[in-house]
Amino acid sequence: MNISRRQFLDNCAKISSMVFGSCLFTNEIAEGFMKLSATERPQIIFIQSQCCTGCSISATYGNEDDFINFITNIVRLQVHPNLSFSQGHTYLKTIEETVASGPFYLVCEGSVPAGMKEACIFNDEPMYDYLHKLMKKAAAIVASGTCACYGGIPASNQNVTGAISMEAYMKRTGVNKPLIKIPGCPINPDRLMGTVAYIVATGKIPELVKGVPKKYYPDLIHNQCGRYQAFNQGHYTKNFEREKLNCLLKNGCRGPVTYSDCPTRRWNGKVSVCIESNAPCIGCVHPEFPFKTALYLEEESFKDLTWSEMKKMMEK
Ligand code: FSX
Ligand code: SF4
Repeated sequence: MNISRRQFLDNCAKISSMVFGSCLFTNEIAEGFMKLSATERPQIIFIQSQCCTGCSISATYGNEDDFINFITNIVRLQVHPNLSFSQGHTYLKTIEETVASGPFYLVCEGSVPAGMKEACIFNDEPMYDYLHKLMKKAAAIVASGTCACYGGIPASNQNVTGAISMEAYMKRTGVNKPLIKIPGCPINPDRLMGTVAYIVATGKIPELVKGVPKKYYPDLIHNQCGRYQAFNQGHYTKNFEREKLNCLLKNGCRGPVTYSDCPTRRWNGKVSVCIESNAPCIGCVHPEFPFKTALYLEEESFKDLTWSEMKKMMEK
């Protein structure tokens, strides 16, 4: 698909706003992309291990930019398990050709079963054995979603498949490549597209804190929450039906221990965000998600604890 210069600049403005929170950097982003001809646009390979596909579904509901526009006009998405028309041998051949022609960026979804390799088979071999071949050739690796970043749901409880994060996998298999983690169960599309666009346009890795882009996970949700005043005044929700503005702390909200820009970035075309929909934050971007304790902690379990003891408990 060809797009006009005006449409192209419009795309860059959206990306600028996604990455930097304003359109100030449109020209820099545009300049970065202008340097690349259509055939030089960065190639992306998406690969999925143990996940629910929720991240890919979520990726298609962008706030600032449309995912289909992103993958057709900004990057060259070569293969995607859910979006590619090709299947079987043609699909695998496209991966091989992309790896051979390089450079490419690898977006990984899901965690890798290290204890039960047969739990995830790709190209007739365990993903555990296949994945590092791709990783070794990739320019950089993006872990998309909490499962890829930290193990997530497949690694929870008894973890019968021995699921591990991409970082743990890379250490085990000796892959030394830049890794950018974009946690979220599921991922927020802005964070994925914005991070990939930033790397591609500037040739640099965004500023990271503990492996995640600072831009998207800058502060505790609690500190940015629209219900912070209710928290300060001790107005807690007792009845979900009647109370729509009170603090959800006593309903198990994990906003006080979760770093994310959810309150300002919002979801699904900026329609809403968990707390605004009267649902406690479940900490889906937190490294410990889905936690060993109950997802929604009950007031009973922390009623005698101090604030710092309570926060410690939330992170377990
Ligand atoms: Fe995990 Fe994502 Fe949660 Fe699902 O790719 S982060 S279970 S929404 O799909 O991996
Ligand atoms: Fe903090 Fe959650 Fe209450 Fe918001 S709803 S003020 S994030 S505890």
